[in-house]
Amino acid sequence: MTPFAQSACPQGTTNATPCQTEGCHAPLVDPWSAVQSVVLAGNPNVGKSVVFNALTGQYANVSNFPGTTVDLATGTLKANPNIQIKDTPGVYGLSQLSEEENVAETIMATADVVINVVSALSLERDLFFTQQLLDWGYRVVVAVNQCDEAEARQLPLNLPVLAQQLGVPVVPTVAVTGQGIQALIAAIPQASLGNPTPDSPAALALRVQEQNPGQRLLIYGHRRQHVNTLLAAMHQACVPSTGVVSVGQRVASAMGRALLHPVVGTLVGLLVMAILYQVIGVWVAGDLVNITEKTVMLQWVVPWLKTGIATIVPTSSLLFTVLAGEFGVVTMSIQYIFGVLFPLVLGFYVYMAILEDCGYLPRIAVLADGLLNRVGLNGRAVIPLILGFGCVTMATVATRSLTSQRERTIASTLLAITIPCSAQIGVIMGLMALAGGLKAWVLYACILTGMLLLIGGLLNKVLPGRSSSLILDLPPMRMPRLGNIATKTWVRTKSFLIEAAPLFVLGSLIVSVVQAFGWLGIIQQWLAPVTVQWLLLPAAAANAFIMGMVRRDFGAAGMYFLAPHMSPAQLLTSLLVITLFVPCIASATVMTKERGVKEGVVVLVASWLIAFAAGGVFARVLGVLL
Ligand SMILES: Nc1nc2c(ncn2[C@@H]2O[C@H](COP(=O)(O)OP(=O)(O)OP(=O)(O)O)[C@@H](O)[C@H]2O)c(=O)[nH]1
Ligand SMILES: [Mg+2]
Repeated sequence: MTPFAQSACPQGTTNATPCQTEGCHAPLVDPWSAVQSVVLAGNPNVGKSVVFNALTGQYANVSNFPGTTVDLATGTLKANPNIQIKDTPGVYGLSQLSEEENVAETIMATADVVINVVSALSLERDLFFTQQLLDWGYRVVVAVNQCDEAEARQLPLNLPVLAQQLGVPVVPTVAVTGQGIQALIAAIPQASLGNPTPDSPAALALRVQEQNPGQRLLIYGHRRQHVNTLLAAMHQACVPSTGVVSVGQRVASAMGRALLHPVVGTLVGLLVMAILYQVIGVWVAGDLVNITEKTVMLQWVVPWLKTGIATIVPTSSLLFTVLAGEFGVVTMSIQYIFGVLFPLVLGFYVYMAILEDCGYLPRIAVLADGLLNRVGLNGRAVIPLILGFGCVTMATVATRSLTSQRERTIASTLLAITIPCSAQIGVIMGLMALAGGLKAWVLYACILTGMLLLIGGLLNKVLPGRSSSLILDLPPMRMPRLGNIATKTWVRTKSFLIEAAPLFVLGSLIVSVVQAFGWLGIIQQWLAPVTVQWLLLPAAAANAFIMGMVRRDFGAAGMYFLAPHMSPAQLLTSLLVITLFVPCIASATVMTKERGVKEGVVVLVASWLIAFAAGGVFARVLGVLL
């Protein structure tokens, strides 16, 4: 069935391109000979990355909010590895006003053909960019995507007329099901070079004119008028819509509106947190980890590993202690990575993927706008901050979607210091039962929120400039797609394991060597003024801090050993210190790469000082409260 079988405009059912019309002759030379590089470009959240995945067979991240893609993804056409395909961050135009637009333009300059992905739901908005691409002389094929939703909403579309108006191939697609992708591939070589060409004097002159604010306004005005005219021509050729919108669409848009209501939105927010607590905190961190760690690992795998290692290395030797002792590189790494961290991270990533795909995050962005203004951010920052609960490293890269450098600095600092990542939250959730259950959770959440407001508020005062206002396209609410959730979770879990496993081995190697040489006691004594006297913790907490320097979640995992020997106040204090403590090596590296060495080092040192200084205060206050 074609995407428009029942649409208001049945004559748009074919994947017509100009060359299927009369009077167009097949080219004599191989039409692909002039195509080596194809770039996907278009407005945010129109489905460029889904199209990229369908064309290349790779996976570029797909989520239901604008600004998912922040970096260039490169692949080759599945059917022809000689053709390079590039996926770009979504932009509204090429006015050279923002970093993303400059990035997109630089990439497009390398393109033989630009596939301009537009959404059938927002043609009025998206075709403005299409027209700019044509004005600037690019060879363009237009993919009108999300046609299934346009059909469900009975939107009038007549794509052959649109193709005629634009003078380029126009292909309807439903990228998530693969409909129209073959026709899109077939249309790529049919994109003929426009008039003017990108390097012609006329196109170059136009670009220069568009950089001038006064002239830009004039050109944009004309362009808008032109797009309106061609849309009117298309609508005129359409059968009027019956106005019957599908029940699913009506429910989705009612939900989308309700979530923006302050009271309903807040209640749903609390519900989302409560479900998270039940699923990850109780079922995964409690029941599932009990099976994977206590039964699978401790009863079967670890004893089996120890026996195996003992057949090669004498049990009394130093090497055995390093490999399979209390902090054994082999035994502890496998026990924690696969018995504790893997199920937690997997569970958390599934939960995050559902939130990302249903369109809920941009709605929290609207609700949280006022609160985030106090810390120098706007609602848009909710997306990287929430992504941080999945993985701080990934979220630090996502701060690129924020408007100004100032906002990026504030958001990445808050991520590095105050946001615990999924692996860490997972381990912490497992320990919370010992620290007082729900009461401890509420205290933990309130203290971290307080620290976020405090540090963000301070940065807002100290850093020059002001936060920008929230301008955000609200995507439609969508049913999360199982395939995307599974692929996204798998890609993220795999990269977590690849990144975490060697670091965990390194961390446990440091601790086990230090222990094997008897230095652990010395270090513990040396750190005692901080751990014992200031933080009121047992001296052995130093082990967890050493592990925590490698990764924060390992620090929390290190607390597993000590938890039964600590009071609830001590346990909660140590978990707070580990949370505020240095970010993991991977996120510190990415932070330095994104924000520069100076900023990275300042944040690292600040996180140490803040974690330990505030920890002593927490220890005393929590001693009274718990
Ligand atoms: N119903 C439907 N949803 C689609 C279609 N194509 C993409 N989507 C959904 O649209 C949302 C955005 O898809 P992405 O591929 O991430 O969009 P993008 O253009 O790459 O977005 P940015 O990277 O933010 O610019 C996701 O929720 C997709 O599942 C489609 O043809 N039909
Ligand atoms: Mg994308």
